[in-house]
Amino acid sequence: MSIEFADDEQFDPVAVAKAAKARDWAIEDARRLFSGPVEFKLSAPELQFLPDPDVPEIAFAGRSNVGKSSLLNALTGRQGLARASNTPGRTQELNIFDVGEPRVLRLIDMPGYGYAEAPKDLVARWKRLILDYLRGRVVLKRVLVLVDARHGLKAVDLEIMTMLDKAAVSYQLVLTKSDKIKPTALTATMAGVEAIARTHVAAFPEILATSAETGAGMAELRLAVMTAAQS
Ligand SMILES: Nc1nc2c(ncn2[C@@H]2O[C@H](COP(=O)(O)OP(=O)(O)OP(=O)(O)O)[C@@H](O)[C@H]2O)c(=O)[nH]1
Ligand SMILES: [Mg+2]
Repeated sequence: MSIEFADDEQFDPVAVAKAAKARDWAIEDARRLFSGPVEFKLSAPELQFLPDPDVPEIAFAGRSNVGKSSLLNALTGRQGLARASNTPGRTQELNIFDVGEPRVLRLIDMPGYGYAEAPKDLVARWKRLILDYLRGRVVLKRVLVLVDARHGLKAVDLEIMTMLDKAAVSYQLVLTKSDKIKPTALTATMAGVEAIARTHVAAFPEILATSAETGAGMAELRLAVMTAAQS
């Protein structure tokens, strides 16, 4: 890939090298942060059970079975921290994890949306919980909206994205299970999803492709989460 410069721009190799070095340091800071203390705090079936909003929060949202709990585990390098399962509807409450000692941020593993097979009243309860949390949590710094790399954006994802746009809650689209498709297909899906992200005001322009299985994209995701918490 070549980088093109406008006529009036000067290519400054020193500035480019400095920026690359700063990014390497930030990646290393993020790696250290998540390899330090990470602890399960509590499960909140309703908003009233959430901890005091005293540190930044980053939430993992997405359709049921997209890989939210698995990604949280991969991000923190701890298998089994958040419970993942092949059965959709595994995560039923807002599961809260404290990161750092002293605590610098919280990760929120959310129930999935768009899961049609669960009993109607249960789905309604999850939906209420998800929407109330996403719209009303003052310390929520960014929502990671997870999208299965094989399937791309579905109607229910676009619905959540539009809701977040309206509520002015910043979010980033993260493709999951990138190990399950060929690199060419992944590139095509990324381009399509990126084009749609550009039309949503609260969406972060950069899309991340990840795999909890292989660890692909995890250094970038750690950096994105740490940076979002500091913003
Ligand atoms: N191959 C592959 N499988 C994955 C990946 N991430 C998750 N899975 C699998 O996908 C299934 C669902 O993963 P979960 O992490 O439980 O998904 P979830 O989004 O938390 O699901 P709910 O809590 O039910 O909404 C599990 O069988 C995981 O092992 C990945 O990156 N690659
Ligand atoms: Mg889950």
